[in-house]
Amino acid sequence: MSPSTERSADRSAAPTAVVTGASSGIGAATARRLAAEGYRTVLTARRAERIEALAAELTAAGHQALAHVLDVTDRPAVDAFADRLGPLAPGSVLVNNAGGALGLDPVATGDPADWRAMYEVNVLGVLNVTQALLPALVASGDGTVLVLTSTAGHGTYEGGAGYVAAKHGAHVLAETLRLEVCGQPVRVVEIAPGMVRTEEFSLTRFRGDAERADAVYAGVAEPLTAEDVADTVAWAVTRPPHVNVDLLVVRPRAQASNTKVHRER
Ligand code: 8X3
Repeated sequence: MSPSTERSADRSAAPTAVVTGASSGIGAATARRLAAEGYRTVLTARRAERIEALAAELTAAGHQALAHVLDVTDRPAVDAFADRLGPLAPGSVLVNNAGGALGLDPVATGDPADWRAMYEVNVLGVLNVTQALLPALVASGDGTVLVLTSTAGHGTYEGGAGYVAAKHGAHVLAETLRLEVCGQPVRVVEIAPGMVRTEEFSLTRFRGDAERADAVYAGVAEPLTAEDVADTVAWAVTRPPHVNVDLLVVRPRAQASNTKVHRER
């Protein structure tokens, strides 16, 4: 972002959608979709090449898009990012998407380092970016904080405790924030997707073990796609400002609960 561009946001400008974790999967699909909806997108993630390529793609398609390298767990970097972003136009949105799972270990043997890392990104990452951008979203007169949690934020499953605990934390953050900002011009929306097949979620969880990652989706006719989730984000944030979609749980038809999945063999 050039300083002149960053400071140009004003109340007559297009609303901004800041998307964390925009380098792949749900984040990238959401950035594409919100750009198509007319938002000026600000793409953040740790991997510069990916978000720069996506910003270039969106710009070439006639959209306003900027890339800003950001690790949501790095609070000074998040604060510096918020400062450079400056004021936001009404209708602007923060999409807290960055997050992820590490391992599928039972409580008895789970690695505390994995639990800590998952709490850092899924909870403190959301906290950092939300705290940093909340003043500008409120000052815009019509802002939205959206948190992409998970069905893991609403029920547990064996081996999932570290991730489930973190996503419950993100859910509680969103639910509590909604209470606390009630009366101010900002909505707090939570979207909780179930089984979504993306290029990286399960591969990251199983540390590059493609066989274990593929097994998650084995026999499932149609897991959700990143675009399916982006569609729900776009729907939720484009409702009229007085309409707050508190919580939207979305799963593929083949998944009735966290532990009930229909697999065709
Ligand atoms: C991902 C859903 O079932 O892997 O957020 O926890 S699950």
